[in-house]
Amino acid sequence: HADGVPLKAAFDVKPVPIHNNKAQTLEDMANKWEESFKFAPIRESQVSRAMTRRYFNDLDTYAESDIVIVGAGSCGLSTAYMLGKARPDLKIAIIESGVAPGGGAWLGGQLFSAMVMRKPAEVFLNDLGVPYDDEGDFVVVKHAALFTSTLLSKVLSFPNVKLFNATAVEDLITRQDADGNVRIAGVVTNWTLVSMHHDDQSCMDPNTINAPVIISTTGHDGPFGAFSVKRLVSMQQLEKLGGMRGLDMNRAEDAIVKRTREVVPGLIVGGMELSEVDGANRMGPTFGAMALSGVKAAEEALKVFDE
Ligand code: AHZ
Repeated sequence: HADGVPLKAAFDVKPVPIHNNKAQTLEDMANKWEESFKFAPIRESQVSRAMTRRYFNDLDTYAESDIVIVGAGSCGLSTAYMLGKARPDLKIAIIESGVAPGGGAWLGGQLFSAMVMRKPAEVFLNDLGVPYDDEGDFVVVKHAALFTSTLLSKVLSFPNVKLFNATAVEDLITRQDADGNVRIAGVVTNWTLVSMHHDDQSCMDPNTINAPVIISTTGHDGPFGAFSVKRLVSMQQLEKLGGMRGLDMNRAEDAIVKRTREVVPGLIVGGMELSEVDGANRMGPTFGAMALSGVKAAEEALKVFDE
């Protein structure tokens, strides 16, 4: 690793011995609430230190990451799942501006519960272990939150993946070679709540993460979306955006998966952010392309490390 910190040492937060009450199981507790129930003692500072030590250790560890994923929606999380599974030796940071990760994948369309995925995206569900109804050419997960919570739980369990939520990517780090070619070399971050106050508070400088590969999956344009590709236009690395086109499920899903790629050196774009680059259609409430764009984004990223 670039910073020379071995992965094991980097994650070495000493386990705190577990002081159990007399109750060892939930059954032991049953009906004894009045008689003998008591939490193990704690001092408030222990709680503060338990949280802050880990968080600042993570900030230190991931200041040099191997891969940064911007946006923890269905595409970003699918990417993280594939990467975390394939390469436990890589440090993977996910930066999500929202407090709640998951983007638009907590519900299907129009706030309905079920999530539709067209085949062959059911292979991703099989890999994750999410059950579905098979309707022939497509499958239906009974609740989008079942997909997203399962995906999140797997991603968060990988020891080499860290999710920094409530943290926004405010800018991209760039490097220029002698010929003037620009490469994306990291991200500029800030607490989202700070980012939201640049208009009424002055000089709230950001933080940074260096990484050789950035994968941007910030969704289509809107109050928060298409962050990296809009920045590429303003820094003159893309001439202009194609602009997301109208809804066409058939065209949209194939296009997003096929076009998932490194858009400028060091920056891979996936999911609906990509629709803004090339002017691809939107697909509406069918999520197979988000999962498989994540699979492809991970594959593109790993080319760098497999070389
Ligand atoms: O909060 C955003 C969301 O969770 C996050 N995000 C956006 N800008 C960010 C920034 N820094 C950090 N500057 C940022 N995080 O990115 C996530 C994007 O998730 P999403 O669900 O919006 O995008 P996706 O491409 O993963 O999934 C798109 C789902 C859609 S939209 C759509 C349609 O409109 O037709 N159809 C589908 C399936």
